[in-house]
Amino acid sequence: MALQCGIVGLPNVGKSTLFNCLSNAKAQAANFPFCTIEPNVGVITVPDERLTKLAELVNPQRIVPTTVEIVDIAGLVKGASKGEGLGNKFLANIRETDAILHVLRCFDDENVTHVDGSVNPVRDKEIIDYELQLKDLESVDARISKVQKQAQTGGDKQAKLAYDVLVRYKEALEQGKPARTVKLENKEDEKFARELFLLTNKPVLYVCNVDETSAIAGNKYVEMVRGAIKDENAELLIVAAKIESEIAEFETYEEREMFLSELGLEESGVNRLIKAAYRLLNLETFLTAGVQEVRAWTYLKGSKAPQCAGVIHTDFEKGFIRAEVIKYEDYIKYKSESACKDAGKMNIEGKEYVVQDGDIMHFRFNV
Ligand SMILES: Nc1nc2c(ncn2[C@@H]2O[C@H](COP(=O)(O)OP(=O)(O)OP(=O)(O)O)[C@@H](O)[C@H]2O)c(=O)[nH]1
Ligand SMILES: [Mg+2]
Repeated sequence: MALQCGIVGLPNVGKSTLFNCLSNAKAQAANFPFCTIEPNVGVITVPDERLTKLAELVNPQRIVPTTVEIVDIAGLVKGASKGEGLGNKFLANIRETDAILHVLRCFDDENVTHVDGSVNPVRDKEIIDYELQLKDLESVDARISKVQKQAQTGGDKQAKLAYDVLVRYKEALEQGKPARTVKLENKEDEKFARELFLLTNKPVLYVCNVDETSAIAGNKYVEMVRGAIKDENAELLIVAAKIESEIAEFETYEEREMFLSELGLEESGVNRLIKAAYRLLNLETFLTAGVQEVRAWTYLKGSKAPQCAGVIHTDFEKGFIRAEVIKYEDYIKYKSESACKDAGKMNIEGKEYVVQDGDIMHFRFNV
């Protein structure tokens, strides 16, 4: 499962610049509103130094990191749902993403036009939130009109369930609340809700785009945002997107490290963003190490061994017998699978084993 994140924000706040600092795919970023029209999709490989260290010991034919996909779309403006700007149809491009990256302009620059005339990230955030809620309301209303009749007249249980959930979303959205504030009680409702793909039901990561001097400590705009989102279960990330996108252009890792440390940054925006997204989405990584490949896999924190096996292949989950687990630190210490085994550091785990971040897994299964 490649994790997908969609970028939203007003025009000209630095969405495509952020996209460029994250991914190798290049999007056009320029100082005019609505620079982006068609969506840009980029694949970021998740940097994980454990993969490199393991590969040095195993010498595999290939190293396969796990990936995150980023979708950069056009800027939204106030009234987008009524056709202002480029309208809101392009939001369909981020309908099925796992999380939203909400980019907020937190830098002053007279030369970069702000569509609303001044820099105010909290106002901007409210405009975007409102437009996302209206888009969701559109989807909810459309679904309601499909199921209403069946739900109210017949004994159609499924339609009744759908209708009840939809009405709750409608009420919340009409009060200007995001769909994620609706707490559903049972698994069936949750399943139905997931399939609605509501934008305001997705976890959100606020990305404050600052000038390079504020890359570490942030600035007054970042503090405004922090205050405004304190009751939301959201992450906030400070990125100096422009300078980082320039740094990302350098060929070698050493050069990039050098420029980042000059800014006072220990880690690039990509790394920080991925870590924040993983935290937000409750994701962790397990590893597999074989002569063909050393590979990282993303799974939902708290998953048991069979579910993790299923990340590799559904047959692995169905035919799961057991898992042989070596802790990453042990592998590095003893330097091979057989040495770990001899040292008693390979554990045989069954169906109830809860996989831990960094576990090196070997699944046994039959099909
Ligand atoms: N000074 C400064 N300029 C920035 C920063 N980030 C982006 N810019 C500039 O702002 C302008 C707009 O950036 P884009 O990344 O194209 O903005 P966008 O949000 O993708 O805009 P649309 O595609 O039009 O919605 C460009 O000229 C960037 O160079 C920043 O941190 N500081
Ligand atoms: Mg753009």
